[in-house]
Amino acid sequence: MYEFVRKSDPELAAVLTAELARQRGQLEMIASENFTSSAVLETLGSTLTNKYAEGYPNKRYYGGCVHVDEAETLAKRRACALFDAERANVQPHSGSTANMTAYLAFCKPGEKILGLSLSHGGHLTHGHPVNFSGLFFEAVHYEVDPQTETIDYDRLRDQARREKPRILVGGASAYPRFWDYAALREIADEVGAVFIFDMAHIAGLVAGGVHPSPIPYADVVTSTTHKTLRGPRGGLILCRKQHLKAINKMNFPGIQGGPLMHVIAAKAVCFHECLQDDFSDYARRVVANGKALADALLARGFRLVSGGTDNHLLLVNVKPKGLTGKEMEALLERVGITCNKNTVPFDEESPFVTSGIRLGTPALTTRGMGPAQMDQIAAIIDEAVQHRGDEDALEKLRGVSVELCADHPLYPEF
Ligand code: DSN
Repeated sequence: MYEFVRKSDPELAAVLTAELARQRGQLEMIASENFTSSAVLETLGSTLTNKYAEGYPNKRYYGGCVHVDEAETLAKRRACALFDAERANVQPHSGSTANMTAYLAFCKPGEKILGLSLSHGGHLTHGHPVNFSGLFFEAVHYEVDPQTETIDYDRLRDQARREKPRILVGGASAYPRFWDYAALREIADEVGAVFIFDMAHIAGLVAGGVHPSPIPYADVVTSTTHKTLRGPRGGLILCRKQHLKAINKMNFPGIQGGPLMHVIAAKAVCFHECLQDDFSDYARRVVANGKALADALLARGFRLVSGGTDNHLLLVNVKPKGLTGKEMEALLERVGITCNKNTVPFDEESPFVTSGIRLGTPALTTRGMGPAQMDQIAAIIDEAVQHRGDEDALEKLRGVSVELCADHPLYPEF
């Protein structure tokens, strides 16, 4: 691997090699990460990166676009087939520009958007004040119910009636439960809002048929392609036929310039992989592992936000164990588990400290791990908490993580 970089730039090649070793040797539990196939990696490294192709297939501002047109057309066709969507725009560089495109296609700067608060599981681009979505628009937020830690749709309806947003945003980056799309659709219709659903986290589960789909309900669905979908880092927009013109115009020339054609081609490869029979099995195993991990942690006395999970992630409130999220993230890193600290609903700690961690199963499932390994991992987590401060015990636990990784090789072909 990396034979050309090794010859031309040994210094950078060492970085690439070290990162591959890190990915191979750690238990990757960041809920938004995954390991792409070698076919996706190869396509990302293809000569399509050399090509300028501003515009859309058959309507470009540059010559020589015949083959990138074919790649983009394949990506769009496959995205629509995968999600049973009417139309797709596969050009967003990221989930963030996908959301910016969707908002600005329907909403003028200064108008109101209503999304789930970041500290209750939402996302920066759903109206956080430091983000474009909070800077460009008047953003208001809904929260989860303090008792159930899930969305109370009746309360959301009352809030929407009061606020009358131009856009109602659904979707999250740390919400472990199913969404009631029908309720969101009804609320949007009642207050005359456009309903945009950001399915970035759950897209692979939707594609695999193990999570309800927002497509029949939302006016526009945005996503990334690198989380549960297991494709290249990038964004995606799916919409009804009547909205495509506005979406396309806003993404280019409204927001982006030349599309990343190597990434778009890699999205086509990803969608093709997701259309194969074995992808549903992968999605099913991601969710089964989420439930197995939740059960194993609950059995060891951990407190899970909302009491469990319907999808690929869980939020663990580690305060009852006497730790902050920041401390827990560092402790798990010490024993070979990568995760991220995360606020829990009504958190009294700052976002840099937090009271929780977010754990996800997509990457471990890609490595072939199953419920038995989830139980072993819950045991490592529990032991680490019990023996924090005991370097020998932590080193032994790190050894268990390394063994688990060795038993489930990553990129053995490299
Ligand atoms: N940063 C991503 C996540 O970790 O959920 C969302 O964009």
